[in-house]
Amino acid sequence: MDFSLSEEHLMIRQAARDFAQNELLPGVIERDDAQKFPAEQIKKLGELGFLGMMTDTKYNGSGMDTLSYVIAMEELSKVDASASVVVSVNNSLVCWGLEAFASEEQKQKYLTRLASGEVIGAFCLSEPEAGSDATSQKTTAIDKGDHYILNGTKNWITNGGTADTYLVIAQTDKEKGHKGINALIVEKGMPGFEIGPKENKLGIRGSDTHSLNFNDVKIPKENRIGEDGFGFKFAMKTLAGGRIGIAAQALGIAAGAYELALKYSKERKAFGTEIANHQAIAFKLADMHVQIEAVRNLVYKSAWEKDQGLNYDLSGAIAKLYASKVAMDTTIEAVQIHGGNGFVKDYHVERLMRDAKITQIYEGTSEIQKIVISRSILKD
Ligand code: COS
Repeated sequence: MDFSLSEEHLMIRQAARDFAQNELLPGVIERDDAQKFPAEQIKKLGELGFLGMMTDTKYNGSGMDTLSYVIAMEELSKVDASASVVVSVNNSLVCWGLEAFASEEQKQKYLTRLASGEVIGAFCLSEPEAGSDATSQKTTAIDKGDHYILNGTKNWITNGGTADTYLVIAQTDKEKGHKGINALIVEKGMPGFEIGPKENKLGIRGSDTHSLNFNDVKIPKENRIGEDGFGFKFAMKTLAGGRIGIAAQALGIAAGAYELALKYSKERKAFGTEIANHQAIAFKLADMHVQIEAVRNLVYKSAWEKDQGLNYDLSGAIAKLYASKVAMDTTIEAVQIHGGNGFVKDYHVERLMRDAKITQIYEGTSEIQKIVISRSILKD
């Protein structure tokens, strides 16, 4: 066992921390208010290699490990979860999914531009009636020989309006159930592909979330990822890694709120002393610290398992379940420690509290994580 970080990991942490302070913090409250996508910041993150962190350098990625990725995700999420969700989706769901399962031609055509951040991607699984129940896909991709005809609607798609490349999960052969599902690469601008209205959200308001409509969109066969019927497994395997990224995001949201609460409690005075000197506050800080430490170990362990080539389905589900709970609990307490100031936007903690909620919902709700965990522990 070695709990120390390498020089390279420490450098990545510092680079992400600097970026968060210098580039994400300015304007983060205004972007949240106005639901403004952090376009300039995402462009710079791409130039710095944060959008294809785990992708091989031969496809324009940064060739780093999963631990580097979660370290960066934590630091970016401390300040701006709307930006970090773009980093997470592009890295875990889009670039990783393509690198692991796409053909060499698909990698050259799509992955090289996604990993460099020249364009960003979206992962399209959820539907009006199929979010958690992911095998019940209503979107259809009918096999027409050399192409598919895609019809249906996808919901709550991160980067829905801003992406250029969309990985879309659709049912080709209903008779075959989940074995009849395919994953297709869809390009923005393909005839019949319409971007629906932007969602007005509780949290991560700077991220760009849309529904998508596909009306007889013609998708060439060469845009299918993997063998016929591989789409559901593709989604499950990709989401398993995505959950490590969202766990790291939740860790960052919790740690960001804790750091703000710690600082505030050493400055704010009540009853003649800094509020940190009151046990009621000190014990809250102690609880937050313990929980964040536990979460960080779970997230790092899952990232480590992925880097070792081990199965990380269980550890990723555990990390996401607990990290998102701690993000919610910690941000609520951070608001409480800030008192009246916590309830106004200038102090950032109310935004972190709103942002925390989505980590219990997307890339598999907490209830879905409990399905994954309970099935795993009950199977033997
Ligand atoms: N890796 C590889 N294959 C997996 C897998 C994983 N992590 N999880 C499931 N599978 C496979 C199963 O092995 C099974 O294949 P076989 O029939 O060949 O054995 C197939 O997928 C179907 O699995 P299962 O029968 O367990 O499907 P269920 O309908 O019971 O659903 C859950 C399984 C609930 C785990 C799945 O639907 C899920 O993760 N849902 C949440 C989806 C989600 O995260 N939505 C959010 C959208 S993205 S923001």
